[in-house]
Amino acid sequence: MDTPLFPALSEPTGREAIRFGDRALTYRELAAVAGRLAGELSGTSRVAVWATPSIETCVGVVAALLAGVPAVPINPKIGERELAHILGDSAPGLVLSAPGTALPEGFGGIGRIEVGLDVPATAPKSLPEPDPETPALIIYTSGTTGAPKGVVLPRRSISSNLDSLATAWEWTGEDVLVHGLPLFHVHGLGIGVLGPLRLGGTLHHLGSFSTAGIGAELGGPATMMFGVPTMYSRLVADAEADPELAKAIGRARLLVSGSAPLPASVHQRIAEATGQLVVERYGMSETLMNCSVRAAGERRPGTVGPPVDGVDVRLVDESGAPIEGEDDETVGEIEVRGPNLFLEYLNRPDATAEAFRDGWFRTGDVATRGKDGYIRIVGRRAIDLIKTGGYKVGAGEVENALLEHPGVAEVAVTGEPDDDLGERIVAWVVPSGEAPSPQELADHVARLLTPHKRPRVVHFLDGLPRNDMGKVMKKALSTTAPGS
Ligand code: MLC
Ligand code: AMP
Repeated sequence: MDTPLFPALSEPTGREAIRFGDRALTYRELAAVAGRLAGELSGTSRVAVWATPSIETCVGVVAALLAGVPAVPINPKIGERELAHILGDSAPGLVLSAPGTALPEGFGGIGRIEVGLDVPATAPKSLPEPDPETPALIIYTSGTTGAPKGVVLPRRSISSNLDSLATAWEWTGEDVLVHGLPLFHVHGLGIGVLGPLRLGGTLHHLGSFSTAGIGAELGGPATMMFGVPTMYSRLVADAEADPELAKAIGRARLLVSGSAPLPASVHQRIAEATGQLVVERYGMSETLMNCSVRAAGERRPGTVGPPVDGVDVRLVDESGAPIEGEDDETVGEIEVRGPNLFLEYLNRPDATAEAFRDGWFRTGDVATRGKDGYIRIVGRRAIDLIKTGGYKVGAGEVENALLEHPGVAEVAVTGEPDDDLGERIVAWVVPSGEAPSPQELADHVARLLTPHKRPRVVHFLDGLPRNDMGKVMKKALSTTAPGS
């Protein structure tokens, strides 16, 4: 028989597994409630999970995994266009949500199960462990153009990657992890929920991120924190003004940052304010975590460390030829191979084929490699991908949404450096007639796609700079804005 994805649920104890505020489940309770729900899901092709930051989302995903039914976590702030795309593409047979949640009309006639937390009197029958290649999660992620693609991650990616991270971070069932990450991406869900559960440890989720919440947890039971760089930069700003918060952060065993580059200045300020050197790791929806600084390794700002165990990382030049040097200077695209990789983009064999070169996954990230194997990410191949607050957003999807607004004749979307978000979304709009207000355009994108894809700044222009082929020259844009 295959080894279980969650050994701690096969022989559950009274140890606390998940806590959201004053609501918590022990392993014994989680095994019972998720096991019962798994029985109801068995035989469903795919199940959508309305992924509010709640204990019900965790139970729903665990139940789907126990049943061997792929879970499609859905951003609860999702707009109507993006929801229609995800439901059309993934065709879930059921949707799971917390009781009493109002779901958008877009779910139409899809059957719904409300996730209950009352513990059944008799233990549910355990289901056989599915094959490691069975799809486990389908995570929607943006590309440069078009609608987001569904990344199909098998159980094997999750188990192998979590085991490698446990080694890298000396992460055990004794750890209590705190975070306030969303539960529809691989950071918050894939490693932030499933990690503690695979190891038999504990997750304390804040519901939503706050520096006070992190401080209370790290000053109390929590030993580790996960966050995106925006969270760390907000945390250090508050810690610099609040010695108690700084002291609480200083007690942590490990602070881990990822999803976007942690600025060296933030790394240094955290060290000065709290004595902590943040461990940076580098991941993707398609690969889970590729590289990480080790708990016992040197924590150099600006580096994501060497590949985690079992993952091969190479750098290639523009022709696709591997770069052999380890001089920390020669820049190449990162390609990845290993058991961590996804199976495919759902319904997109073209995109799946394009993403691979000779069995290596092409990340689109560019980096250098140092003598000790440390990877330093220096940028991205595509100008049309924006990382804002740790969320990946394709310029093309925001442009398409803006073009649907009657006040927009032409538009280009770019990412600009932002002290808080890393990058902020900027829209360059040629209005048709009287210009709509920036707020109206932001609300329009939030309603169609999702709030984090909204433009934070809108510039109005008479025309977009184009080359002889008519293609917008985005690199010229930041200099063409009046007053910018
Ligand atoms: C704002 N809001 C609106 C709105 N404008 N709602 C509707 N219409 C509008 N026009 C709402 C938002 O939904 C939100 O609600 C609140 O107002 C504040 O929004 P915000 O200003 O956009 O949030 P902000 O403070 O900027 O968020 C920062 C953040 C967030 C860091 C908390 O960006 C975040 O959680 N990032 C995590 C991203 C992540 O997990 N990435 C991992 C990808 S996996 P409310 O209710 O929420 O307050 C990956 C691989 C890897 O990258 O390596 O990990
Ligand atoms: P996503 O598609 O949302 O999973 O985002 C994956 C992308 O996030 C990667 O391709 C990188 O560009 C970026 N990323 C993740 N972790 C890091 C990191 N530590 N440093 C720099 N970029 C990162």
